[in-house]
Amino acid sequence: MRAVFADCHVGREKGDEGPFLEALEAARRRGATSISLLGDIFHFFIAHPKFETPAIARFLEAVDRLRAAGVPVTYVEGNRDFFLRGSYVESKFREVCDEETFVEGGRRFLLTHGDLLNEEDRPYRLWRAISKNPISRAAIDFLPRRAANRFVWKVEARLYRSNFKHKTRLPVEMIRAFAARRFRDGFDVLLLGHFHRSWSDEVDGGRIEILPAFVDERRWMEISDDGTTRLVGLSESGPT
Ligand SMILES: [Mn+2]
Repeated sequence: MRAVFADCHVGREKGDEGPFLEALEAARRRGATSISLLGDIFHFFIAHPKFETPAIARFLEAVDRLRAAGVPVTYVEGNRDFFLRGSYVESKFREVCDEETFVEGGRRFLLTHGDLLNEEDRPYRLWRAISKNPISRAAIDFLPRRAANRFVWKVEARLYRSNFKHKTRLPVEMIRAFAARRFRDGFDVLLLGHFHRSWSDEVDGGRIEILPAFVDERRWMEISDDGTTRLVGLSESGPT
């Protein structure tokens, strides 16, 4: 069984990582043999020692423990994840990627955060390229921490204005068009986060599922060995 977590947004308040770390352990106890993180696990995750908060340190320790217990963790980057690839955290994960793919129960899964669905959204794609490129990464080394933090909060404001997530209507047509394209490539199931609402649909014989945000609902997805999916929550996952 696999477990998938999306949009945990840890780090909005000091010490708010508890439920997420508890859920990772619950997933392992329930029999997960691998875990996928579908982006925006932190409110910001800047993978640089200068920005390592106590919550990030505890998370990285949990990833180490999971790996030692034979449960590798894959990190699919969201729009709030920066510079993981090539950083000191990369080797802790099985893979850091924009898209994870695997087969479970004969169904071909594609996992991506969801902020890159709109291939027409050039301002956002340009912004993502600039904010995540090696030059921006190098600047982090030289910026004083306070200046870097100011930069990060400007990023937040920019994301808030630009990102279609904050539009009240789910961009269903865009999601369906993206899914149809990828189903033609041979995928059967598309898993998305980002939109902070649980939603599913069928397109061209494939299935789209948007995971709820863990930060809102404390729920995650389990993918059984037969390829079926279900949402589980902390309350129903048994005593710790
Ligand atoms: Mn997002």
